[in-house]
Amino acid sequence: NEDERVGAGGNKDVDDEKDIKKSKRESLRGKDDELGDSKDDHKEKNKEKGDQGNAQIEPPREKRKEDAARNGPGEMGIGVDVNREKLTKEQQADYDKGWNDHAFNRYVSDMISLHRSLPDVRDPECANIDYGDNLPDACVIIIFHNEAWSVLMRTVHTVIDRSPAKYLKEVILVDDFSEFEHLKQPLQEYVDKLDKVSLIRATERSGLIRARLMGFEKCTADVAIFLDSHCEATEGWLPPLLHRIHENYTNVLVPVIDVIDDSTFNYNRLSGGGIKSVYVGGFDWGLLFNWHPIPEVELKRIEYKSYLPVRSPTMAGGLFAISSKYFKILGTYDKDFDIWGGENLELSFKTWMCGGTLETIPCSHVGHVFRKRSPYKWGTKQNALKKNLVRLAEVWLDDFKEYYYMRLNHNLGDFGDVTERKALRERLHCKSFQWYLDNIYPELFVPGNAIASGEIRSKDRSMCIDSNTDTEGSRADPVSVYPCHGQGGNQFWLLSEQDEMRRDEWCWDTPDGISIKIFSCHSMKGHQEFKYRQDDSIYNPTTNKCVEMTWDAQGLQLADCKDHARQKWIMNRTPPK
Ligand code: UD2
Ligand code: MN
Repeated sequence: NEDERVGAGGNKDVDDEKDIKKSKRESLRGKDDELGDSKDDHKEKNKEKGDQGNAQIEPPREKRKEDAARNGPGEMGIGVDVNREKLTKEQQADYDKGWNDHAFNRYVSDMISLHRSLPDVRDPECANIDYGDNLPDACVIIIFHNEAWSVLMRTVHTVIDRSPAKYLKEVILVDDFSEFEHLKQPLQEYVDKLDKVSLIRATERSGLIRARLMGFEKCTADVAIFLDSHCEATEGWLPPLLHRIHENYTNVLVPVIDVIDDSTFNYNRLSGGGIKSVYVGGFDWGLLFNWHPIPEVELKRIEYKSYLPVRSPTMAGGLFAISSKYFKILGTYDKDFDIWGGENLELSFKTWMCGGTLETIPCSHVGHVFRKRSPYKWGTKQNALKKNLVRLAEVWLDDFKEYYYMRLNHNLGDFGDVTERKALRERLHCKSFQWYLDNIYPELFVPGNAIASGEIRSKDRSMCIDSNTDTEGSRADPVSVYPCHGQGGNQFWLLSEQDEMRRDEWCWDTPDGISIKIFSCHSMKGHQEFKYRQDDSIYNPTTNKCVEMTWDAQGLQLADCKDHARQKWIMNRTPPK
C-alpha cells in the first residue's frame, strides 16, 4: 500500500519519494563534499559561542538574506549527510547524544542556519490567490519538552521570517518543565531579545494538552495557531489559514504537513505535487490517527483543483489554526488528557459533530520532523494514552466505543470523571457519531457485522494468533503465535462478513500459500479469504488449506486440512441477532 505515509509518531516515506530524495542528494554530492570543511567550521564556530554550540544571536534581516543566498549546509531544504565514522571521538559522542536525547539527528540540525532557505513547495496556482489585506491576526503557540535548541529556534525564526508582520501578533513559547540547561536561562535571554516572542513555563510536567492550554490562555489574537517545537514554516504558510477563518470562524484548518527527514533534515517535498500528493487524516478502531489519500468523492467535490481546501475527517494534531473564539466554544481540550495522544481526535470529532468544518489547506505548507520513537519520559503517566482514548471514546463515540473496548479486552483502567465533557456535548447539541461516520468518514471500515472477534486461541495449548499491525513496517508482517495475554492488542482479530480476518485496514493474506502475512485488505477474497468452520478450523478456499500452528508452537502456517488440535481454534462467534 503505497498510500501509507506518515503516522503521527512514526514516519514512512513512500518509496518514490525516497528515490527522489536520493537522486537529489546524489546530484549534489559533489557540492556536499566541497562543503565538508566549511560545515565543520560552522559547527566549531557555534561551539565557541557556548551552550551546546547553538545559542546564536539573532542576525539582522540583511544578514539573514545573505544566509539564504549562501550555499550553506541545509540551504534550500537540502539534507546534510554526515558520516559518523569520519567524526572525531568527541564529535561522535555529541552525535550520539543528539539522537539519544531527541530521536532525531540534532548534530545535523546544529549545522544548519536557523533561517535556512526552503524551496517553494506550493502548487503554482496558489500564487494567484488573493487573500486580501484584512485578515484576522494570530498568535502562534509552540509548546516543548526537552527540545533541541537549533530545532526549536528554527521553528520560531521560520515563523517570524515567513509571516506577514501585521498578522503575527505574538509567538508564545510554553516550556513543559524541560530539564535541559540550554532551555533555562539561556533561552530566556535569547527570547528577551526577540520582538513578539514570549516564554512561559509550566511548574510541573503537564503534558502537551495542558501545556497548549497554558499557551492559549495568554493568546489575545483572533486566531490561535499551534505548532510542534520541531517545525519549519514555509513562504506563504499563514495567509491561507487566516483567510479561511475570516470566511467562517467555524473552519478549523490544518496546513499540509511536509516531512523533514529525522536524519538529514532534508525538507521533503511530496512526490509529484498536485492535489494527489495531499493526504487527509483518518483513524482506526485502536483510536490511532492515520493518513490516507483524498477519497475520490472529495476530489470530485473540489473538481481536482490543487489549491482548494480539502475536507479531512481528522487532524494529526500538532499543527493547526482555529479561531480563538471557536476554540473556546468547543470547550478547548479536555484538560484531563495527560502527556500525549487522543486530543487530536477529540478536537476533530467535536469540530465536525458540533457544526464546524475541518480542512487541509493545500496552499499552506509547514514541515515537521517525524520521529520513530518518543524521546522523552512519560514519568508516572505510562498509561496516559489509554486513559485519554477511553475518555475520548466515552464522550464522543456512543455505542461505537465498543469496538475500541474490544481491543482493550474491556480493560478500561481508571479514566477519571467525564461528566463535564458529556455535558459540553449536550450543551452544544452535537450530532451523533453515527452521523459523523456516515457523512464525514464513510470510507472507514466499521466492524459492525463481524462474524467473530477477539483472540484466536489454539486448542492445542494456550497460544494465540498474534501480529503487529501498527506503525512502521506493518506491510507483510508475519502472522504467528504467541502465549495468550488476554489484553487484546496484537491478539485482537475480527472476522468480517466477507470472511476476511482483519484488524482495521489490515488483512491476513497468504502470498505463497504457506505463510500468513499482513497485507492491506483488498476485498477480492482469494488469498485473503478465511472461513471459520463449524469444526473450528480456519480454512482458505483458494489454496484448500487450513491454518495450523507449527509442531514446536513457534509459528503459523497453511497446511492440508487434518483433524488435529493444532488446526483447531477458539474464537468468539457473534451470536445471531
Ligand atoms: C502527533 C502530533 C502532536 C500531538 C500528538 C498526539 C503532529 C505533527 N504531531 O505526535 O502535536 O498532537 O500527535 O498527542 O501532528 N510535548 C510537551 N509535553 C509532553 C510531551 C510533548 O510539551 O509531555 C511537546 C513536544 O515537545 C512537541 C509536542 O508536544 O513539541 C508534540 O509531541 P511529539 O512531537 O512527541 O508528538 P508527535 O509529533 O509524535
Ligand atoms: Mn512532533
